[in-house]
Amino acid sequence: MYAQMVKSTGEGVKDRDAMSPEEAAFQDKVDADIKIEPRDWMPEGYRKTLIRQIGQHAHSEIVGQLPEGNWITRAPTLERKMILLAKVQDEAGHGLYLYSAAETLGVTRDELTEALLSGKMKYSSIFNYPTLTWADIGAVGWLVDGAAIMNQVPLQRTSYGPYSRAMIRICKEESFHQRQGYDIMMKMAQGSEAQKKMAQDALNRFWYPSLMMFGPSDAESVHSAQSMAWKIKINTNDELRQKFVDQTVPQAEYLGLTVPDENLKWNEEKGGYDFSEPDWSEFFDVLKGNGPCNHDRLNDRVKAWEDGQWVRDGLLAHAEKKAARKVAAE
Ligand code: FAQ
Repeated sequence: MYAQMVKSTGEGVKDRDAMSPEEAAFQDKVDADIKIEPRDWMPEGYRKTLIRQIGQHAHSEIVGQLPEGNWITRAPTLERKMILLAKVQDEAGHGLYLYSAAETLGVTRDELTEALLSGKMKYSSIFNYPTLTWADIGAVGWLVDGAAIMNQVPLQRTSYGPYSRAMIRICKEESFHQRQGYDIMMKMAQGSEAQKKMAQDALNRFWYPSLMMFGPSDAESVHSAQSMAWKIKINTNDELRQKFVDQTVPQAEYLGLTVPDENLKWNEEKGGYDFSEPDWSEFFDVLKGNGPCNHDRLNDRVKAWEDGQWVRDGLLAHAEKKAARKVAAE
């Protein structure tokens, strides 16, 4: 089913001359920054690309709860516990807005869930890495949410109305998430030698996986050209990665931590940092399901789905009973 939902993506960008009148009118709307709404006509490829991207985004929010949820009971203070709990709950909310946005495109939430649980649909590579120490929770907030914001702020201007509106709310909450992560890193970096070492170790392990979040290099990106023509994406993967590095390096310096990249150097001419590419073979391997936590993450989601069966059964039975009573009363 999922394959049918998204099959036609990844094709080349259509020339204007080759467009049907409907496609040309649609492209004019996109070019004029007029939002596309669920009942408007849209090319099939546009709809499928959105289902893929919004669906994967929703799954990322849901799976993204796992590495942090794992630390709620072990947060060092009551205050940290409450903050982390609120953050993880926010991620669940983001998943729900995004599933709702995807549903406006004619896919059901059950279909999307099935595609995630059967491994047909992706979620962000970053959540296949473990959170080994409390400093990792700082690094996730600072770097992972930082990268997520860098990607999502432009998506507030994406051409599809429901996605764009979901992004506006999500970005507000992500900013708080990034600040809480940086605050944890600050405490650790200013703490004892052992705490500072822990913070540095977290940065060392999360730096390159965070760079991978933006997707493969522009030369390898399958969908960027068409997605940008349709304003589903506003920037290329490499543009956002560069912006993230330029924003994050001074933050690391302020913490007194070292970015684990010997080639990192300010380039006056381009007005940004030169930096090392992540190991792309590792990225593609994680996408194939071979990252350190792929197996555990999916198993946890399958278990949560199965454990929730009685709730779904109960709700369905209640709804059926209510409908039967209504019919009897008529
Ligand atoms: N992980 O042609 P492109 C968060 C796949 S939210 C896994 O460049 P595209 C919040 C891609 O799907 C994080 N797969 O693809 C949080 C495609 O494969 P396909 C999620 C990846 O779509 C924080 C193939 O590679 N954010 O973190 C990844 O044009 C903390 C070729 O790539 C979003 O989803 C990856 N990193 O660009 C929660 C934002 N990158 O589908 C908890 C919306 C690429 O053909 C705690 N999404 N792939 O089989 C986007 O902006 C885009 O989808 C990109 C990828 C930029 C991620």
